[in-house]
Amino acid sequence: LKQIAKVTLIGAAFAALATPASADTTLRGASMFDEQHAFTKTLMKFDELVTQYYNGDVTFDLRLNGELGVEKDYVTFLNQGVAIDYTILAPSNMARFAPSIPLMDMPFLFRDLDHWNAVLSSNVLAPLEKELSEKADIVIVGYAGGGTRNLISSEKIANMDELAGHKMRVMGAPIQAQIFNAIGAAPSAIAYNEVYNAIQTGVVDGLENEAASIQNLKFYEVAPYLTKTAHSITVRPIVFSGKSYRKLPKDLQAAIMKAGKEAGAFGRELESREDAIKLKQMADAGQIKVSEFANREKLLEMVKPVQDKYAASLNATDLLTAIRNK
Ligand code: MAV
Repeated sequence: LKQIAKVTLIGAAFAALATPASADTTLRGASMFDEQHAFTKTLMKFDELVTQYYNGDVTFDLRLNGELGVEKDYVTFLNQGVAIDYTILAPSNMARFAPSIPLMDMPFLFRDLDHWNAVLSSNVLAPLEKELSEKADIVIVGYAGGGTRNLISSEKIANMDELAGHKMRVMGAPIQAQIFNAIGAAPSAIAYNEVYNAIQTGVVDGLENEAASIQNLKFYEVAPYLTKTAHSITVRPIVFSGKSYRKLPKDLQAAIMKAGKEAGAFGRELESREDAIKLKQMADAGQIKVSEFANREKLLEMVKPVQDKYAASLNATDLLTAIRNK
C-alpha cells in the first residue's frame, strides 16, 4: 500500500509539472480616453466577453487616459510585442507598418452610415487585414468606430475660401495629408497628444476629429468652431499583437476572435448613435459653434483623383472599386 501511495504521489507531481496549474494569463490593453469614451467602453466590453467565452483564467489590465501613450506608440508596442497586448487603432496611425491599411479610413471613402455598415459587415477589407498581419504582425479581431469626423478650429472655416491655407493637424498617414492638401488646406502630421498645445500656441489652427474624442479631450477649449464636413465615418479596428496572440491557448484565441467581433459591433452601434447626441451636448453647453460647409460636393470631386492615385500606387484599384460599390 505504501508503495502504491508513493507512485501516485510521484505521478501527481509529474502531472503538476507538465500542466502548470497557474495558466493564468494577463492581457494588457490601452485607451487614450477615460471611462466615458466609446473606445474604452468597447474595450471593457471586449474584456467582459472574452472572460465569458473562455473557460480558463484570464485577467485584463486595461490602462486608460493615455497612461501608456497614444496610438502612434501603441502601434509600435503591438508590432514589437511589448507593453500592451490589445487596443483600438485608427488605420491611419498604422501606415508606417502597413502602407495599404489607411485605405480603410481615408476621408470621403464612405457615402453614409449605410455604406459604412455594408462595408464593415462584408469581408471586402480582408486583403488589408492580411497585409497588416504579414507586415505589422497585428491581428484585427473586430471593428469599432462609427464617429463622423468634422473640422474643428480656432476660427470659423465654412467655405472653400476660408479653407484655403487653413493650418490643420492630420494623422500620420501620407494619404491624410494628400487629401487635405487637395482641398486647399495646409495639413501637418502632429502626434495626437500634442495637438491641443499646438492649437493653443498657434502652430496649427485646428484638427479634424469625431464628437466622442472632441468631447473627451476637450479640444473645443482651444478650437470651438466645428464645421460639418462629415468627411469620414471612422473605422477603428480592435487589434491584437500577433506576438502576444500566438502565445495564447487555442481556445483563448477563439474566445478573443468571437469577443472582438461582438465588442466591435457593440462599439459601432454605441458611437454612431451617440455622435449626434454629443455634438448637441457640446453645442447646448456653448462649447462649440456649429456651421455647415458651403460646398461639400466640391470637396468630394477634388479628393476622388487623390484616392484613385493612392489606390493605384498600392495595386488596390479593384479593392477601392469593391468598397465604393458596396
Ligand atoms: C480620435 O480620437 C480617434 O479616431 C483615434 O482613433 C485617432 O487616433 C485620433 O482621433 C486622431 O486623430 O489621431
